[in-house]
Amino acid sequence: LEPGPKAVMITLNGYACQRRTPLQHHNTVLTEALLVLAENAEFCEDEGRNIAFKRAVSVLKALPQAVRKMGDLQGLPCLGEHSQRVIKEILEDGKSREVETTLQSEQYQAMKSLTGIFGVGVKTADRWFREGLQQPSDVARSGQRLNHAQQAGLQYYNDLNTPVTKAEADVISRIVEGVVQEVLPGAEITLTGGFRRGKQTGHDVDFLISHPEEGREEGLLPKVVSLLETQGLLLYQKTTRNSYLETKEGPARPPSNMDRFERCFSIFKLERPRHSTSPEEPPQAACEESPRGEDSALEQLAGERQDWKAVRVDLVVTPVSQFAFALLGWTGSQLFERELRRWAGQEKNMSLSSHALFDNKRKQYLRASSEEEIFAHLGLEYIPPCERNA
Ligand code: TTP
Ligand code: MN
Ligand code: MN
Ligand code: MN
Repeated sequence: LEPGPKAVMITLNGYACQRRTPLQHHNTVLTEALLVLAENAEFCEDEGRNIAFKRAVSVLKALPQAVRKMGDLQGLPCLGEHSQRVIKEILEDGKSREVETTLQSEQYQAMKSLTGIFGVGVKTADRWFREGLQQPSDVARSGQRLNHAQQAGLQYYNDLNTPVTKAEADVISRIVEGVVQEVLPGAEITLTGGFRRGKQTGHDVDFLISHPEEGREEGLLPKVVSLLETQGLLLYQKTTRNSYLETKEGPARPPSNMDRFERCFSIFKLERPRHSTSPEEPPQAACEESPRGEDSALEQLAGERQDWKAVRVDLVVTPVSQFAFALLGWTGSQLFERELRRWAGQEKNMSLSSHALFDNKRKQYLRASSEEEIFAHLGLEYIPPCERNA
């Protein structure tokens, strides 16, 4: 008897922070389908379902090879009955009816394009949808009361929905570095978020700003923002003050997704590079390749074709004593972060945030000056940023 190919059963740990999840993986057909359902659950404010689908997706991303048959899923964590049903259908028919129906539904499409407006969350988008609005141009025409973020979100809708490239992130890094050095020599900036995980594009650019001497970072951000504004580099900004306090009893509130750092959510005005080969060409030749979506009218309302691009940038200031926690917290992915906090709470009786790690049993903060130390405190194997793409 010929020995057939050995069935190799893959085992994976239950928490995403115990697994290595690369950027490139072998199951994109399945993960893209399940992400549609995750997104739709989010639009329906069904957080349980949203997270269940996202956990299933992250398990598939961590697999060393493509799933070919249902047996390949044996023993894997986080694959619920619903996810398995969708996977089975795709393996058998090449597509899932539920996913197709969702993609075609008016509600999903409207929620997708309305939540794509910066400053618009699921609640607002849902209200608008129920009032009959389906896309950004409907919102613009409807005379809705919009806050400043939403106004900017509409005005720069196309740019903000065009992926930011690594090259653009690098240009912005140099701008931020220059301004920060001018305001406080010796301060340091660190690129975080998706770009630190090795992504080649992102929806924004995330930076941490710190200074090796504790306390020197105080009051830095307003000065950085005002210098950026003076130089005409900001289209929008909202700065929030630091509101973090340590107490003997540990973190004042259960750690939530939102941290309390001094921060600035902004929109940069980024010059588009000119094509250096033909300096004689008129300026608009420089952006010939820019995509012209159906909704481009919105941006064109604002004026002529632009030689700049609006780019979302997050600036976060951290005291150096919290830097490692901030770095870990702002590197993502969002699911990886969520799973780290869940691991800390459920398995270690600790509270992890982007500011600190608190041991609830011993009633003390666990200090760390590197991400490696935090993983060690948590009893986890260190996972480098490029393998945190859960
Ligand atoms: P994002 O910038 O939203 O996501 P990303 O950089 O992973 O992906 P993209 O390329 O699309 O930009 O968030 C980055 C990390 O920052 C994410 O892990 C969550 C964290 N974060 C906080 O810790 N606090 C916050 O208030 C926000 C908004 C994000
Ligand atoms: Mn949004
Ligand atoms: Mn980001
Ligand atoms: Mn961000």
